[in-house]
Amino acid sequence: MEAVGSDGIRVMMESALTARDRVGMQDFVLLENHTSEVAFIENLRKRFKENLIYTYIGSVLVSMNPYKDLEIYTKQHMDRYRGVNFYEVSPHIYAVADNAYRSMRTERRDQCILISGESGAGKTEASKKVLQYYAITCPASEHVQTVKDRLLQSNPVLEAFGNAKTLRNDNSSRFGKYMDIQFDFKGAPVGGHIINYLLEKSRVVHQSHGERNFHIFYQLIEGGEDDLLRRLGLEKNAQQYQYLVKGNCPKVSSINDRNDWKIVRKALSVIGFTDDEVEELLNIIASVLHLGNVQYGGEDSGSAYITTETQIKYLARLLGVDGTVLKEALTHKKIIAKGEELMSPLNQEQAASARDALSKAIYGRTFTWLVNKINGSLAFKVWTRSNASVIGLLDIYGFEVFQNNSFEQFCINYCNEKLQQLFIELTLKSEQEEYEAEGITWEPVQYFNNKIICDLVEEKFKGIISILDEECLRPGDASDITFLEKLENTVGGHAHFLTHKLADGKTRKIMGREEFRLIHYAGEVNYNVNGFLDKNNDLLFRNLKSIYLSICLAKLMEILMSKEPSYVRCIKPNDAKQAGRFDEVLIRHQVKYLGLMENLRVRRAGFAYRRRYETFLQRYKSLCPDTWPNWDGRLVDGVSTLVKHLGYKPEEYKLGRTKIFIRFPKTLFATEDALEVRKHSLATKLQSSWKGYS
Ligand code: AD9
Ligand code: MG
Repeated sequence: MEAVGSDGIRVMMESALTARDRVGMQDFVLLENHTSEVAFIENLRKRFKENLIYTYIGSVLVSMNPYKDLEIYTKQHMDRYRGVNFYEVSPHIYAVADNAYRSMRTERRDQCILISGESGAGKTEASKKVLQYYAITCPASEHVQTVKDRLLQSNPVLEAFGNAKTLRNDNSSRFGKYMDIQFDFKGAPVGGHIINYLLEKSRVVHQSHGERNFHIFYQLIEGGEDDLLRRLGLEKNAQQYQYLVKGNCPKVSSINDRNDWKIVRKALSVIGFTDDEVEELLNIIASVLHLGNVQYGGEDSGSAYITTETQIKYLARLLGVDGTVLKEALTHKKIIAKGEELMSPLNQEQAASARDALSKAIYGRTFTWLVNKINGSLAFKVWTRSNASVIGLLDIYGFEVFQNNSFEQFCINYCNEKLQQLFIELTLKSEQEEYEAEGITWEPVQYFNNKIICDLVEEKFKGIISILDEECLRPGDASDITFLEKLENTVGGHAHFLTHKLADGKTRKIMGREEFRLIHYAGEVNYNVNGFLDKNNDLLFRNLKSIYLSICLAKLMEILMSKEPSYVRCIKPNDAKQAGRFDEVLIRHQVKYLGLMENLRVRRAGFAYRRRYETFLQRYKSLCPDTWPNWDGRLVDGVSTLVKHLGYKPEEYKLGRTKIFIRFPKTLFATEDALEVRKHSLATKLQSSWKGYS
């Protein structure tokens, strides 16, 4: 993988030692003081100020959100990264994309790119850049061009229906996404498949102050043509709709809903939605808005009745159901008494929550239908596993800590805990594998293995999930509180679990009585048990749970484990979404919970720098009379002669099968300085001989 052709060597020569030719270090591994968080942050700051948003930790890419458009995503930039080695050009998301692509091609191994970071850190943007890179640089035939277009156009559609303005991000993904891009034996993208996780359906009916509903609602209202809106019975004013006014934020300066509508409408056509299908889709979106405007009055008996007939008229037409049946469904619930089905009236409050539940379910199913439809259009018809390979892209919710954390955060954070475990195991493992392949002995590094927390959550019979399931199945007085009591009795002494009860019977004041605290790798989170049993039981949540906790998380892990991973760790520079602002406290926190210092330690515990013999010799041969101008013997002997001449001490380097491994950056810097001096003296000599000649 690190073979460098003459072109590669030229680039390397031109760019001098890439680690030092730009601002700060472009690989944290080369920092002198690598254990210092201060030095780490300083390096990030220096580079960020110069718009150098990407930095490596070995092969892991750390990406800072610039919050402004940088001229670094052009076709020329893409070309610069094609087929070029990782360390030869400055760090870039394209280098990660290209490296994964080349590994897939040369080693015939499926790849995955795992993108993590908190809300607004730039995960979705990073995943889009990767997709664009493949769409533009990979070979294409006519059929492939269609696939490329569809892959690219799936983004605006999924974002319209699955993203929303939140306080943290104007375009926040409210679902997790894993996307496979499938390539044929020529390396052309021929298909794709998307798996979506955990759409935040509650947003359909409620938004916090300053937040919005999913983009599509505003796009339709702002951009929809007059006759379309007439057919849907919608007015061109978002303020008219209850589901769109909760956050009191109809317009966002960074978003042009009218324009986005045109983009989404076109994208739907490119993906292959017929006009009828689009109309059906919009009927459903409009129905949700009409449902939100259904209002209730109360009879003397307490039963709810509907006061907004117009909405019912539109709903009946758009959903193709009878108005009377719809009214009954929105004001009654089905009960079974003595084996007979009866309709029992709901009160106003119950009816309103039934209406909201229906809206959420309709929207959730529409989203799933949409993803299935996109998958249908991306499916490679003559696809066979035997001659094709895959690059997966994971853009998942980051670790979440709110004022009040519930079952959803528990699932999301557990998922992140598992991904972190995967990250540690695989980065360590691949490092170890390289040393083994090269026949180098090394001392394994001590690192915090978060398996202990994963076990606390998932262990059979004794873990939190097992206890929750058991409590859900137990007849009688099972409740959220009895679940918490059971947790206290079972995992109470665990080092990563706390409740308000102290061992001596006293009370821990900082915690509520209905909370338990997990000490995650990324920080401490208090979870309120309210609703845990219901949500665990709820069919809608069962889906979520099966994805996150039992079968899919395991399946997702299986998918990821079977592939060679690349990591992109995104960092958000400030909470104000502003360009150029470097909020040190916020950044330090992310560096900590993304485990970046640990990652660096693991990488540094071995050797900071490694190069293939031919590359090393080519670059530094002029520094030793025995290797200059050419070395005719075995490469390893040439390198050995060269480094001995340079005065490398035995503990500073090791010679592997194909590469030299250098332990400390300073060794390499000294060599690099020697090269500079040599170049300078050569140039001076040339100059003076030129003068003499003239
Ligand atoms: V969330 O967990 O879905 O809420 P993300 O996905 O991590 O979050 P996103 O990629 O949506 O964040 O980035 C947030 C915003 O930052 C974008 O809308 C851009 O305005 C901005 N951004 C992110 N990355 C870049 C970039 N490489 N260049 C310029 C960027 N702007
Ligand atoms: Mg996102």
